[in-house]
Amino acid sequence: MDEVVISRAIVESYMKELLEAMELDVAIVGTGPAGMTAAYYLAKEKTKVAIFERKLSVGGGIWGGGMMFNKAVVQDEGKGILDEFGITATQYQKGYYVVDAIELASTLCYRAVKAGAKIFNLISVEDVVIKEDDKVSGLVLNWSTVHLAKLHVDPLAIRSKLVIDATGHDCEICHLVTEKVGGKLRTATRGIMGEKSMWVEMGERKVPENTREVYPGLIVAGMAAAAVFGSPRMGPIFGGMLLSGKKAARLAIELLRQS
Ligand code: 48H
Repeated sequence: MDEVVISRAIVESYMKELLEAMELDVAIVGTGPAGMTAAYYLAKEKTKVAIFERKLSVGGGIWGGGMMFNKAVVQDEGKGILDEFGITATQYQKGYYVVDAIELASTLCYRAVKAGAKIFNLISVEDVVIKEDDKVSGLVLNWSTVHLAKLHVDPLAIRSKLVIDATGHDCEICHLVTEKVGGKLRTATRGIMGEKSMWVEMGERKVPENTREVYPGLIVAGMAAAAVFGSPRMGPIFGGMLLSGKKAARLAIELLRQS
C-alpha cells in the first residue's frame, strides 16, 4: 500500500467532483432537513444538484431533537415523506409520530446522496453571483476554515440555474441578496420579515406555503422561509421542513422546465 496513491486518490476524485459541481441546475445551501429533502427529490428527477454545507457534519438542527432529547416529532402531513425515505416513525398519539433524530439525519443524507445529490461539507457560501439580469445565478464559496481562522483568502464561484436558501433561522442567502445587492424580495415588506415566536400550528402550515421563489433564481425553504416571510417558529416538529424541501424541489423543477 502506498501513501501517495491514497493521497492522489482523494485529491483527484474530490477535484473531479468539485469541477463537476461548477455548473449546476440547482445549488442548495445547507444540509438541514429542508435542504437534504430538496436534494433527494431533485436528484431523483435527474436534476444536477449539489449542497454546500458549512459544518463538518450534515443534518443542521436535526441531531439535537428537542432540547438535546434526540427525538423529533412529525405530524400526519409529513408521514408520507418519512415512509418514502424508509424512516421509522412510531405513533405517539393520533397524528403525532416520533422519529429518532439520528435515524432522520443519517437517512435523509444517505437517500439524498444515493439518489445522486453531491454534498460538499466544510464549505461556506459567503456570497452570490448576480449580474445585470438581477437573477441569482451562482454561489461564492470558501472553505469554512478560512472563515474560522479569519484569513484573508479570496473565494471561488460556481454557476447554478437556481439556488435554494436552506440555511435555517439565519436565512443567510436572502440576507446577502437584500443587504449586498439591495434586492427586493417577494415578501409583503420587500425585505426579510423576521421569524416570529412559537406557534406550532401556524408555523407548520406556513413553512411549506412560504417555500417560494423569493427573488429571481432564489428559492427559500425550511426555517429560512419562516424567517423571510415572518411566520412563527414551531420547535422540534419536522413535518413542515420535509414538506418544504419537497416543495422547493418541485418548484425548482417547474422553473427549470420553464427556462
Ligand atoms: C453553508 C450554511 C450557511 C452558509 C447556514 O438549521 P437547519 O437544520 O435548517 P432547516 O431549515 O432545514 O431546518 C430547521 C430545523 O433544523 C430547525 O431549526 C427548526 C425546525 N427549528 C424550529 C425552532 O422553533 O427553533 O440547517 C441549516 C444548515 C446548517 O447545517 C448550517 O450549517 C448551514 O445550513 N448553513 N452552509 N454556507 N452560508 N448558512
